[in-house]
Amino acid sequence: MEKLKKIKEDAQKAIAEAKTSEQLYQVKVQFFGKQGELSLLMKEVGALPKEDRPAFGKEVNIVRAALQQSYDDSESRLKTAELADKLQKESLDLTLPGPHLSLGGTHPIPRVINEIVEILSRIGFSVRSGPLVESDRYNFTALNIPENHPARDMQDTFYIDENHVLRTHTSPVQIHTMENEKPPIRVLAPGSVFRCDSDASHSPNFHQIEALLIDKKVSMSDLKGTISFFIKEFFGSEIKTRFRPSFFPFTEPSAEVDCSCPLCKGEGCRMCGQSGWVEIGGSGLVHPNVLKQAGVDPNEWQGFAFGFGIERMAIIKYGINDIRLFVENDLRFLRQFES
Ligand code: 2NM
Repeated sequence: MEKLKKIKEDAQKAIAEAKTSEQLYQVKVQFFGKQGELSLLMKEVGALPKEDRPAFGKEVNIVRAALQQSYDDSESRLKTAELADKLQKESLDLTLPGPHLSLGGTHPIPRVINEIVEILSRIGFSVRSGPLVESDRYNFTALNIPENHPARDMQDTFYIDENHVLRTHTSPVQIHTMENEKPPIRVLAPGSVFRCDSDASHSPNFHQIEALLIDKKVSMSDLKGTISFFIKEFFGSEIKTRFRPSFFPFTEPSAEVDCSCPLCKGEGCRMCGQSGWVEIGGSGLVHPNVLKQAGVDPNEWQGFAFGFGIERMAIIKYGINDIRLFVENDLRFLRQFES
């Protein structure tokens, strides 16, 4: 009974002093475990006189029940405190900024198209579009390109059938516009075009933008002023424009358009082949035959037109060295155009 009393006191003290549920568990092992002090005491019951054993056993059970109650109370108090502590430490600060999510960006081709359209829309041009498959009348004949012209060759043009092709330029859109709208006209035709050609600088499917203006009196100086304005807006105010006489079946006179190299500012570099100038497109006054074919009276109306290759504009503006990058979807390339 003395031993039992001592165990009870020690256990009550140890339970009260346990600071964590782990320490409390050690108390449980020490006092009520299989090898615990209460179990060992019970083994000594055999040493008692037979008549004292039931009373002793009863007393041990009362002590055990009392200790169990203390233990349970203490355990629930510690567990509650530990949970509160854990929740406190793990609490989330919902005002912290979230992880960075990439918004992506606009691919350089539509980006260049958007930029050109934005610049020219400021001086009255608006966008028109047309089909990718055209009859050869719209792609060639109406543009004053004769039957035996090399541009019509199977080697340059994707033929769909005898009379239809994948458009080789966006000029057919200009013909549709002249047929369907009354002058004065100021339109832009950006879009996808196709030529049977493929290497590091030629893609079989590339993009163009062409501008057409029809009005009462239109001269080469209107054309030069418009293109020079556009080049300065697109490449920078320090960039010069140069016109070289050329030939296109659909314009007369015709001129090729160069600008001072935006990469080296005219000093000479790899991009401009040391010349300080890069070719960016073609232009001219719309040929009277083209006006006539599209139902516009060349005695009343005149027009200028010009066209640029979009890939070429992007290559020059961003210093891109391979036309295939535009279609490879390499994220290292595309990420340079994130907004
Ligand atoms: C160019 C160069 C020169 C052009 C001509 C026409 C049309 F339909 F009015 F005749 N549209 N686009 C043209 C003229 C395009 O691109 C290099």
